[in-house]
Amino acid sequence: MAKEFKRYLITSALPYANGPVHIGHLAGVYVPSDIYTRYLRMRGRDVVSVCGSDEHGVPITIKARKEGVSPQAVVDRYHEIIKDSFSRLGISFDIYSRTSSPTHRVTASDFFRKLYDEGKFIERTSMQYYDEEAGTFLADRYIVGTCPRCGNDRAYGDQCEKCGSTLSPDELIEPRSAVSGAVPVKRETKHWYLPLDKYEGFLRRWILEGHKEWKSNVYGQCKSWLDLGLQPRAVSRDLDWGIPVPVEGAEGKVLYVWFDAPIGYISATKDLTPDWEKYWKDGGTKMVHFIGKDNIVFHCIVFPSMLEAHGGYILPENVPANEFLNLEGDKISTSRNWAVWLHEYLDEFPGKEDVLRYVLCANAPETKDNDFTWRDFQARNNNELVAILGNFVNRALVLTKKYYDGVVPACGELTDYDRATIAEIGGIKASLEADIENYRFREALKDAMNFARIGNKYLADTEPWKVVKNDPERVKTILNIALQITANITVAIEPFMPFSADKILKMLNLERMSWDGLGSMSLVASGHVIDEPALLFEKIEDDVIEAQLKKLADIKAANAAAEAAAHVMAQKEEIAFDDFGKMDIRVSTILAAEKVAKTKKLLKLTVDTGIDKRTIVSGIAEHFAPEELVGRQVLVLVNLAPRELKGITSNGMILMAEDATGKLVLLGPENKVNDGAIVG
Ligand code: B3M
Ligand code: ZN
Repeated sequence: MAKEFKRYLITSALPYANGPVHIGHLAGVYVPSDIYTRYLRMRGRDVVSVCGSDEHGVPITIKARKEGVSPQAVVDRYHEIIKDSFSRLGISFDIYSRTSSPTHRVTASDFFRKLYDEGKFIERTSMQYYDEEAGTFLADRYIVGTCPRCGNDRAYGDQCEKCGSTLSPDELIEPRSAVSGAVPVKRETKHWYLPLDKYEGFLRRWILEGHKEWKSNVYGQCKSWLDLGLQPRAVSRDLDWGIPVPVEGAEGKVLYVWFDAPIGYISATKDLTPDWEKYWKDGGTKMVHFIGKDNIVFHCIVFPSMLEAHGGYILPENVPANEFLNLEGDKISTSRNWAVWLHEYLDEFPGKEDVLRYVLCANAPETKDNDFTWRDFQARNNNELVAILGNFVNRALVLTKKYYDGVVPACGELTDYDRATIAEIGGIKASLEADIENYRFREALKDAMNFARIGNKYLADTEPWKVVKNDPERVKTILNIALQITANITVAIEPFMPFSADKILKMLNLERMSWDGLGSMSLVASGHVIDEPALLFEKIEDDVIEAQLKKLADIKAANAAAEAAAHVMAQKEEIAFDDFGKMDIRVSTILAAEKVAKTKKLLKLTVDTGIDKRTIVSGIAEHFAPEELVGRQVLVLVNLAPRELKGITSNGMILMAEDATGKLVLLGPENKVNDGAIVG
């Protein structure tokens, strides 16, 4: 028997307020947590769902520096955008708080102070990277360098985004400051550490023995952390943004963002209700953390150790972390703008909140990374929401309107086929519940959609539009059953697609129902009058999808250009005017071009320099076909000493530009000029 709980505390990872929320966040964390929460509410459980903005840490200060504004301005802006877009998508947190709130400052500060007073921290002085130009220590993302595991030259001091390794600044090869680009020096600094190694036994018992039911990706990550052995972890930073370390002699030091952020769940609950303690301190509460896979260690190892060290708090019952969602085959990235941003989606697809909720749940990265593509989005909308769900509901309602002027007909005698259909409907409930309760939301969504699939099949098989001609009594029963299935659908889909559930309820002229009604064939009374039917979903046309793909293609092009700009080579050493004067560059016309036999790269060119006609060998065969060169005017350095290449003497050099992608571009006069014209 599964343990029975008196109440539920649902937490969703606090998004960093350094950018808006995108589909990756939604599919990984917020859509699943909302489905779970809505389901529990429908079952009448005592449940609170808390979330809020994570407003501290280096991600915020880096963004602020980049934009030349204060960190407070950054978090104020994004907190509003995030909060508003969540609510527009129907993510129904009971509170969306923020870690810059006064409640949080006190809560996090007191938490630290209690551990400090009880000697739960180790104090350590160590040498850490310091940027002398910017006058600041370089924690976490303030330091970049080459990843020792994969060679990525833009790995951060805490993590390599390319290979996913967790790093420490000392591991980076050729470290440099992300603030100024300077090569950092080491300076002495004091910090407080939570000795995680002391909690290993507790964690092993609690997770490895006590929570074998956790998702395998979560359990596996915990096991490998524990098997590698835990180290003391610093819980403070040298930064000027965050919650000050509440002890004497800690000026200029703040709590590490990963120390304060999870305490944000506690502060949010405090902001929600004076009765917060029963959710956090009573063993009858089931706490569930919804997070992405990059947050597993913090929620399964670090935060539980903090709670254990503090004492008096419950631990999470489950941490159903998801893997990552990619976008059109590439990793979603806030800094590269490679994302579908929720607030933009909501503006561009008004009334289609549930389409996004549906697609993200149907495609959620529950067991492995998954890909969001706009074509899949279109197909799921057109082939599933429109063709199955919308179609069934519409037929049931339109036929009722047409035959009975909207008055629900009574159910007469049942056929065997009716009974089989009703049994099938009744059977979905248990698997739908088991799937939601075990965090298998993709399967659960399929269960919910099965009501519509069965309904569609029922109407297709019973053909009321034909039967009405000879046996109108029978049609009453068919439509009664179809309407009961429609009412069941409103219950089954509400956790997933609350807006559509409400639309159907409005058409049925009914109020929201409790979960207990699911499976019942008497949700709509005969004689009840339904409202006007309207289309539930509309088809998404190709041009809409193409516009989104074009938007992404433009972002990709902009990124490539930015990348190119970032890789411009530094200026060469200064030269005297005379050095330049020595170069004799002439406008010349290419008269002939041919590949040099047995080479891949070389072309033999004959050029008219105005002075003479001569041979130049150039390594451009991979970039130009010989025929596209003939007749082109180019710039030639004519007084370069001759060189022998593959037995051919080359007399000069064609000038070219190489762009950041390695593509070569010929340079020449805009309008034709005489060969031999001097360049300088
Ligand atoms: N803000 C990290 C993230 O968005 C972090 C989550 C905090 S949950 C306490 O990945
Ligand atoms: Zn790496």
